[in-house]
Amino acid sequence: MTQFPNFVGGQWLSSDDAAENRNPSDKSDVIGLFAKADAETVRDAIGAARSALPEWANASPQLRHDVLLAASMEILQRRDELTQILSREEGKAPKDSFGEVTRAAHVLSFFAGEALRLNGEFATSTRPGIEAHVTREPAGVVGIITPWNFPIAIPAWKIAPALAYGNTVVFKPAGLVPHSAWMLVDILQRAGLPNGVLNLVMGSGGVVGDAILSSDAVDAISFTGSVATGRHVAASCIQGPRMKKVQLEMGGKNPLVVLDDANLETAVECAANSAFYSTGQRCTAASRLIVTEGIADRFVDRLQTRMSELTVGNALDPQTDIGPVVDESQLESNLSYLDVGREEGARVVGGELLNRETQGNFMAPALFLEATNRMRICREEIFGPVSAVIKVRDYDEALAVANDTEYGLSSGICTNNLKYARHYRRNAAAGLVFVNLPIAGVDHHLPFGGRKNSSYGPREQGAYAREFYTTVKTAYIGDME
Ligand code: UN1
Repeated sequence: MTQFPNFVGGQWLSSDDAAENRNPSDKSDVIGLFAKADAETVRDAIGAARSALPEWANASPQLRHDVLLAASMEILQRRDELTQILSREEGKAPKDSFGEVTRAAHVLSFFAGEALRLNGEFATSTRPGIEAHVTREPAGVVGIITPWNFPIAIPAWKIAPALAYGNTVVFKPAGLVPHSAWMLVDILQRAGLPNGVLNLVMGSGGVVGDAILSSDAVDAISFTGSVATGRHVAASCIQGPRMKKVQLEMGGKNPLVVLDDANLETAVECAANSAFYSTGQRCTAASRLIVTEGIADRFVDRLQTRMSELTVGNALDPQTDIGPVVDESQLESNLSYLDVGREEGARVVGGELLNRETQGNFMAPALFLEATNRMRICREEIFGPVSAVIKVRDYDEALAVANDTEYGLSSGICTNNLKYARHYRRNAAAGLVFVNLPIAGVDHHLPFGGRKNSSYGPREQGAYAREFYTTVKTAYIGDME
């Protein structure tokens, strides 16, 4: 069976302790054995990143540009292979995996350019004769902790700005999806990174994650995952021996509002796409469909038809729209939420377990009807192909319900009325707002992030990423003899 070692200080390090990874579309298919780093290996990785920092922080931005661009081009050249690797380990349908791999390549080429654009300011001092400069320097050694639902895009959009702005990296991918992460590290390394600039440490949060969080040699942590883990990450960053800069991307309970005047086909397509594509395993997924009374019956009717047209199946089959749930415990959690919803008085359509040729975690998309925003199913993130329809009287109630949540990542409205569209854009309490569009699936070059319990710290992606991956220096230069 193929063995995948960790990567520390420019060396591939195998380990006797390795985790087997399986394909969620076919549990008899073992993808490989992935080395588990112990605390000492993580310390070595952090040490390597520390030693490599001065040289990389002072390297020519042209070198950083060239490495990122070469990696981007290799990803594009090997796009079909990487798409297959991603679908096989995560269960994402091939169309979505192809898009994600493409996005990773685009992120790398965007930050290749950004490496050359990190300019400072020459400022006016209030004191005559004094020169003032505001410049940006690398944040330092960055710990990057990524989730399983975007196995290559999220690592790319954290690692690319880290490297572009001169940081060195200790990278812990999610245990369920180490293969795409491993490929990305291998591609970046061969694109010309000096040893120690990028280190890969695979394994559990309890061992690898905590070794990174408790280190006094790590300057900053970028994390995407659950709110509960996010709180632990933030607390460790503040209470640990060395305070670390921290950026968290967490959950969502994202609303899509559908008003009476919406185009029905557009609204149904936006809902089906945002709620069920990628098996609903996106922090931007639409899990609350807030629909005004005049269109509600037609919308529900048409959405149910659309759901029955979606092909749920093996993630390696190009016909598949929706792949399996990522693993058994997530599947159990999704199913238990269906029971929670029933007990709370909602009606469930769909959500059946499905048998396919191979043994996988296949589940039909599920929709709660007669839901209210007070129910747990409308307050807690389920993270599966499950959404709920909440009927409301009018636009004002729709907006109030949309914002009545602990989260604030993505928020959308389907309407042809410019007055409501503009009002919603201004008043949705979210970091991302969409009008007549799916509310998941964002551009790679624009800022990404949310409010409330969805995000903490500076935005990710696009030029805004520099806020987290650099630290500002203000210099005052007086007269010389
Ligand atoms: C998207 O919808 O395009 O974990 C991005 C997540 C998010 C990324 C979503 N951080 O689902």
